[in-house]
Amino acid sequence: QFKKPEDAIKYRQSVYTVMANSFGKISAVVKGEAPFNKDDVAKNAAVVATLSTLPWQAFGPGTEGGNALPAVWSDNAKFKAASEKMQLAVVNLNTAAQSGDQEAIKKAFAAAGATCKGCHDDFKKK
Ligand code: ASC
Repeated sequence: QFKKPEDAIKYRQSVYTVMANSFGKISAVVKGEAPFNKDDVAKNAAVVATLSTLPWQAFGPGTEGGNALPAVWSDNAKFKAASEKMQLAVVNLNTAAQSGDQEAIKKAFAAAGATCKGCHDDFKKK
């Protein structure tokens, strides 16, 4: 799928960049730094949920590097489990966002953020 390892690294970093942008927009709303607009939150949550499925195909054998720690490959089962936890959490965030229930969004947002951080702690360079 990728011609060079650098292409895979660029792909996964690009996905995370766009995900973080949408997640950050929801974060501002949850923190009260931006007004709540149901449609905007729903759109951003849908972007995050869709993009959450993409990075993993770009962590194949021989694509070590970027900001990824070697543990992604040496402890791949744990990495996969962490990735699945995140994908489930952002599906839940998307469900809450589509409902427009601000309390549910807050809770689901916090849970999703914890799964981002959990994976970074073990698998991303500081
Ligand atoms: C973000 C972002 C992350 C997560 C993480 C949550 O907005 O870019 O990686 O939230 O910081 O703890």
